[in-house]
Amino acid sequence: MDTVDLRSDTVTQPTPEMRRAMAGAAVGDDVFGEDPTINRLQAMAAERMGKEAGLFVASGTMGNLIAVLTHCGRGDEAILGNRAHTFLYEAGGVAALGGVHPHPLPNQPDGTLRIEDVVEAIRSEDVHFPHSRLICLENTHNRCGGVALTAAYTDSIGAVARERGLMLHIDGARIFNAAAARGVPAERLVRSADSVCFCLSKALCAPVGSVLCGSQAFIAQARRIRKQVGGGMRQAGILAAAGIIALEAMIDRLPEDHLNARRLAAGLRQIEGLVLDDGTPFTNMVFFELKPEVPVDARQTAEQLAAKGVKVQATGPRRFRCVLHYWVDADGVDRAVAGFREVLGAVH
Ligand code: TLP
Repeated sequence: MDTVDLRSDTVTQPTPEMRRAMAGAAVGDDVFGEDPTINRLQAMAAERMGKEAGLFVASGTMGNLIAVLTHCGRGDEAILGNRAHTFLYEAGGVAALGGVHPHPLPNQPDGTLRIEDVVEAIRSEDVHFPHSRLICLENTHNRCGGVALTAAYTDSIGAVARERGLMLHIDGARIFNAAAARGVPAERLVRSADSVCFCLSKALCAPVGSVLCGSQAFIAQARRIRKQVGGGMRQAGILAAAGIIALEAMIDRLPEDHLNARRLAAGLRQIEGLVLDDGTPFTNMVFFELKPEVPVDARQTAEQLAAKGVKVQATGPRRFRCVLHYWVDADGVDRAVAGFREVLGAVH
């Protein structure tokens, strides 16, 4: 029996086409800039993002870290959401490795930061204060339900950044999901950003890698920082080859994942004992909770589901996140719904 793995879109395996491309990839020493497959991927990524240049990096975490360290010096301040992946789940890297001072603002349920909060957070020139250098947004916003920010909102933050002399970085780990949800090209969603990092290894199914994009000057400096953090990967064209397939073949199908997310939500909504978050799903993620009267917790439920071949992530004592992706089809969704029904039916 195949497992239905809904824990994340990071669990996606490379497609057969990716494996073939990887096996045949032309490679070279990328620290010398000589890997033709990486160079091609970086050029394709930059074009998709409407930026001058791209840099292949090992992970989304590394891309965000390099972006922040490129924009900010030690003691500088980065304004970001209190639910941002960079703030919550990147092991404090920007502070630990860059001496960058995170300034978290409350993320609104729709993934935004209030413009007034951002304006107020920007420091004036005063010997007591760090220099405000950077604003970070996340699109789609993982901890805010996978919601997609609009181009208009991002532009309004970009305008504040420009006016006050700050940079804008977008953690676009799932920017193509955001583009599918908003019905615009990804380039439009990041137009007013100075840098964006998107992931090849999530819904796009590549085994490894993200691409950081920005101006030529930004990427030249980012390349140095990538070397500092040990991210010069030599013949990594083997990996970039899968990334090229990800860009060519995996973006246009993302609406299928969003449809399957809606199918899952519709099924779960019928189950006594579960309550779904308002509005979920916005893209490929479904968030929901166990009702207070259910006598098992999320971890126990996840364990019982796993025994039935359905893997879900307990993101809190009574909370779950399910993420749809290429390797879960409508049948997989129905199996997951049936699994929840059996497990929760059995405990009533
Ligand atoms: N997110 C993972 C976990 O780390 C939570 C997931 O399963 O969703 N930005 C965003 C918005 C992300 O969701 C993630 C990964 C990253 C960055 C980091 O990417 P990687 O895992 O490639 O370092």
